[in-house]
Amino acid sequence: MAGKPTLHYFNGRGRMECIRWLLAAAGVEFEEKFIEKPEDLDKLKNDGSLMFQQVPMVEIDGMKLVQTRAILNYIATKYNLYGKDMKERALIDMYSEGVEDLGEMIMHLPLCPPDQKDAKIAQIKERTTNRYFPAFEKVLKNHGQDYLVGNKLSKADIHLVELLYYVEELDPSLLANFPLLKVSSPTALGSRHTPHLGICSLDPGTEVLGSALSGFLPSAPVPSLTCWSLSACLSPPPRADWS
Ligand SMILES: N[C@@H](CCC(=O)N[C@@H](CS)C(=O)NCC(=O)O)C(=O)O
Repeated sequence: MAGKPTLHYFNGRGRMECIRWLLAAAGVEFEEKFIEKPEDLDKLKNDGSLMFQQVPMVEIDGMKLVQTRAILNYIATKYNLYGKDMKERALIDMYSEGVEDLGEMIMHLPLCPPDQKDAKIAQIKERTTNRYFPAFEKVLKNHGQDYLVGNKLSKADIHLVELLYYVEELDPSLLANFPLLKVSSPTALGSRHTPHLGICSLDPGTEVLGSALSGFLPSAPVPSLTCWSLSACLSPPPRADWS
């Protein structure tokens, strides 16, 4: 049997977090090798592990994959989280890109100059409530199913649930008018949950995104899956040229 995938990234959420979520949702255990100092990144660059001298990089099935979307698509295909045909896949891509657009805005928030931060937060809230959440709520409402595409869990659902947690961290009231995107309150999640923890802190069976999505949560925390606080993950990168 092939070994566990190894994830190379900083000890923070950043661009790797969606990959961690997807693997966790697929029930795949993985190892992490954190880049803790500039020399760690230089080493990966110099030994030819990084095609574009950038991370995330995931070692999986004998490959060293870079580019976040390529990695996600490979994992989603491998674990049957990418729809049954071209049309479903197009929808999954479309929804995933929408999630990514809002997620990027949130991810870059800590890098925002202090004098622009309030305006950025206001823009994120406006886009959340007027553009992105209504769109996803409408999809679920229109087809009346628990998953976004094909009445089956896909990577789009997993990316969306991850996003819901970030939005909830920013301002829980933003979820109020979107009953189908409901995330259980931190209290309802039980003692293992703290507001800044990610997927492995959720109790199996937690009600997220309708009800059926609860099934995708790992039945036990993935041992090597680490969670980070929003502030720690999104703190400015350790070197000025890291974006
Ligand atoms: N399009 C790439 C962007 C990757 C990227 O910007 N990675 C940053 C860290 S989040 C990086 O490695 N920066 C170092 C560099 O560019 O030298 C992806 O989605 O994976």
